[in-house]
Amino acid sequence: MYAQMVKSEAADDSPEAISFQARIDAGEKIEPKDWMPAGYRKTLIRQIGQHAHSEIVGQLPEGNWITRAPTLERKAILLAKVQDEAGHGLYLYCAAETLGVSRDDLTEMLLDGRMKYSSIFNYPTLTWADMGAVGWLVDGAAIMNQVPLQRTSYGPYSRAMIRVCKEESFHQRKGFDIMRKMSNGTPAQKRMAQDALNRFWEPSLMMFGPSDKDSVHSAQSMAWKIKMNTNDELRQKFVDQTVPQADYLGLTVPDETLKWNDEKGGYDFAEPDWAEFYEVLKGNGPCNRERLAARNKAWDDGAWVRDGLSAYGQKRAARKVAAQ
Ligand code: BYC
Repeated sequence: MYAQMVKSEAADDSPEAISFQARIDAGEKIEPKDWMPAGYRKTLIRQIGQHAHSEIVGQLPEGNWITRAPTLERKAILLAKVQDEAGHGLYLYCAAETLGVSRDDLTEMLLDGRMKYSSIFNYPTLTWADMGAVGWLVDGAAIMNQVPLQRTSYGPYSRAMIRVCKEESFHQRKGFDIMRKMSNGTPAQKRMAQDALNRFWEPSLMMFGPSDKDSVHSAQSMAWKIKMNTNDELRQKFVDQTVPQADYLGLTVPDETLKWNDEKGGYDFAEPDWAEFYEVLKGNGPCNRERLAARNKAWDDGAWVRDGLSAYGQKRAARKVAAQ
């Protein structure tokens, strides 16, 4: 059904496509029942679907620490944060469904590897300081990417982003608070915080996607306002925001080339290891298999609920027909 739907749209130089682009250029929002080019629909399904999957898979590395949080307060906060991520996934699946794809289709595409989720969630969370680094850096990078997406051209995506961003800001502050506590703690705690920064720095830079010269989708996505900035623009903003925060924490960003550049008004920094990024995308990161196995298990374990619900739905529909 998904493939059919994508094929059934008009050609891109049609009058509909021209007036569609004019609406985008004028800053109008596109709503689900409006005409849209096949490529626009397909790109949105890919991006929103991947984003939704990232929120859901993203619960795993943090969920891993709920039972080991150091205090009851930290446990309650982490639990709430992980639940928020589930909510973000649900808003985003709903936004994707308005484009005509079902949540089951999206899930199956994730489970059999046809759809991606963010590379960052293929890295392990080894210590409690990683809960700080994930909140500070991963949610920090996510906000940098998602704040501009509040102005994206597709109405349901834009509205989902407004709600998501409110919660992400709390997540980032919660992560920074853990880092602050650990950086000001015992020497062993400070070493743990530094180690978490060392391991999460480059994977966080990779979250923004390949450098602009290698980005496949940026040009078209920006013309359609599905993306509001290039990958490199957002990565630069993230570095410029995060380096002073690391200084404040008394931690060292693991990049010997890092240097303020007066002329550009930002830091020069080393590119992350793009060979590693593409390996992670191919499924060869440290936790890819574990993450997909966990999602497949959850899907299989939930089969009885889905079967029960559809049997109940069929029974109700049959009863309605009989009563007519
Ligand atoms: N990981 O042409 P490009 C969160 C793929 S969740 C994996 O630049 P695009 C959180 C890309 O898909 C954060 N794949 O692509 C949750 C494409 O491959 P395909 C998630 C990546 O789409 C829980 C290829 O590389 N945020 O914050 O224009 C706890 C070429 O790239 C990645 C979003 O999803 C990557 N990092 O730009 C805590 C935001 N980067 O699809 C936190 C919405 C690139 O052709 N998404 N690829 O096979 C976006 O803004 C854009 O999709 C991206 C990539 C900037 C990520």
